[in-house]
Amino acid sequence: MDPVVQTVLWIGTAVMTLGLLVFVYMTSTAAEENKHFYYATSLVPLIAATAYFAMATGHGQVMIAGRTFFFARYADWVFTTPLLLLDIALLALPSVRGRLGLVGVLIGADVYMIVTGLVAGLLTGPDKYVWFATSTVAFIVVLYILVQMLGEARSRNPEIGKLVSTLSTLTIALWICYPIVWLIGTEGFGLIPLAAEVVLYAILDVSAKVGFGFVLLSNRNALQQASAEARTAVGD
Ligand code: RET
Repeated sequence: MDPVVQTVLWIGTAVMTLGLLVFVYMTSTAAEENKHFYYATSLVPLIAATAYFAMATGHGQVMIAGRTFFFARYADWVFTTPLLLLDIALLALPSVRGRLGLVGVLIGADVYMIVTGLVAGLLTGPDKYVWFATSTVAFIVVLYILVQMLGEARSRNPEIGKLVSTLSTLTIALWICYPIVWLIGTEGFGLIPLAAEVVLYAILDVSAKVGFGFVLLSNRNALQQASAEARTAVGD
């Protein structure tokens, strides 16, 4: 494997592991009623560290028509993106249980986006762009629901609204970069070399997972209020 690619993958493994340790520590000091946020958020760097470890040791990729295809990314994203969206939903909506339809469509569209993106990545002919476009339609549904949830959060409580606003902005800005990197990278038009693609994905992954998680879990007041409102909503 290219030494630059391998080094970046090992750095990714190390940073995700460090993020996991920080989140586990934050979990241990969190209030009992907020722990669901901490569990969901800690799973994200756990899964990512595993995927990066697989890729760094040469087990997360296959050669397809002369190019390296990192399938481990998709195995990571199919679990981590729903967890990140669940975090936003738990914060933005007064009751996830009362909005199962919306949350189901959000997570369903997200999983569909990753699976159709995987098919696009596996293909070599121009058909891959049809799968890319299909995945992008699902992505637009995800973005639409995120914006809708942000509107609801803002009208609820200023503290929660502010945090949801920061997290949604971060999510929308970072997530939009993934299909762009895909298109310019080795799976798409091949405008940048593999090493540059691996670096860009690593920066995005660390920001969207560890950066996002840190902002969320450090805002204990907003988490407290969201948990309190959720308990009122289910009548506990
Ligand atoms: C693909 C290619 C096909 C079209 C689209 C994509 C979108 C991927 C996204 C990934 C987000 C990943 C995150 C991971 C880490 O936390 C599959 C690249 C739209 C949005 C946030």
